[in-house]
Amino acid sequence: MDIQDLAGRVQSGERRALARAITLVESGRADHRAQAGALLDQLAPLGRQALRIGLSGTPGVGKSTFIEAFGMFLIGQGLKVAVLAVDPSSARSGGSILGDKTRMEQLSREKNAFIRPSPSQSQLGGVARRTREAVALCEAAGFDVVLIETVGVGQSETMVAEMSDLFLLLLAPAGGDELQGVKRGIMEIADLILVNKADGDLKQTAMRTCADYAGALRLLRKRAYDPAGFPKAMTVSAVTQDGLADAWAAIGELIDWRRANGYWDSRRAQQSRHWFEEDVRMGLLSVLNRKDTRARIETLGAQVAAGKLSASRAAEDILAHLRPTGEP
Ligand SMILES: Nc1nc2c(ncn2[C@@H]2O[C@H](COP(=O)(O)OP(=O)(O)OP(=O)(O)O)[C@@H](O)[C@H]2O)c(=O)[nH]1
Ligand SMILES: [Mg+2]
Repeated sequence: MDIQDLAGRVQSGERRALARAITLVESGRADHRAQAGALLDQLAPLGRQALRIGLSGTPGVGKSTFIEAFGMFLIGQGLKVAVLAVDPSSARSGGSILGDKTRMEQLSREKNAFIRPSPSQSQLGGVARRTREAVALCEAAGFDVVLIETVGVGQSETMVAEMSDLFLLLLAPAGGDELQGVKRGIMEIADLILVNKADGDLKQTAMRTCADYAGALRLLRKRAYDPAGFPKAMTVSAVTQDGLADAWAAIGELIDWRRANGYWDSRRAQQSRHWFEEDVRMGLLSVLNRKDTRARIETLGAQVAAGKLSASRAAEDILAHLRPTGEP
């Protein structure tokens, strides 16, 4: 593969080249990893930045419908929009890709849009790196907004928030007791809560739900990187498109403020640091799972169990044995 050529095509915004480049960074093969690294190194000096928006919500809340509507809205504003999906539960991804294909029909036909379903990977650590690299590729390809969608399950939200400039939480209209169902940790990372389906019969409930969440947000600790009034809860309808312009205006207000006050840069810097340390951690873990290491752990473990070696001596032996670059 001619990496120089691929880099040039990505840089000029060719969607097929971008798709190929993402396939490359998704590959775990050693030679592909090397090529992916070279590609990213070539593109990095461009210094292009998109607005990275993380988006989460439980199944059925309307993520796909919202992305289709919001994506079309952004394209209408003259912006180029990339959509990446993160779904660590590989069992589900087949279904969600199918769903997205039909729900994002309009957006997927737009030349200023790029939609990439989640790679079927089960390990969150690997997904994190692949997604970060895919985001970097979309930025290099000149996209203005990168939407990173994830389903509302556990760790994947924190992971996506750690690679986003802004995190949107999509919620459904619901009775008051449902509010308890949203984990505090998720509320704490949200910059904007959008109560979707604020249309028809659900409109009144959506407005009440929105008021409930606005109240809940006010109870959270104030964050230094927020202007007054944020995090905020608003109602939207992905179906009627009501509230999309207001949501975009709120995003603009928040991002402009953060840029002007140094929080955009400091957040990205902190995130880079975080991922550096995370990659080191993942690298070490993968060495721990390497065949030769496993074998040694088995051998020493048997000796420890038999009382022939102390646990701490055996651990020292293993740690001394860990050589991240060594071949199995
Ligand atoms: N009334 C109303 N229905 C909506 C709205 N947005 C989505 N829906 C409906 O809600 C259902 C689920 O929408 P999806 O967009 O597939 O939801 P999702 O969050 O992507 O679901 P998963 O991909 O399964 O996690 C569909 O039947 C949509 O038509 C909305 O704004 N108003
Ligand atoms: Mg969906």
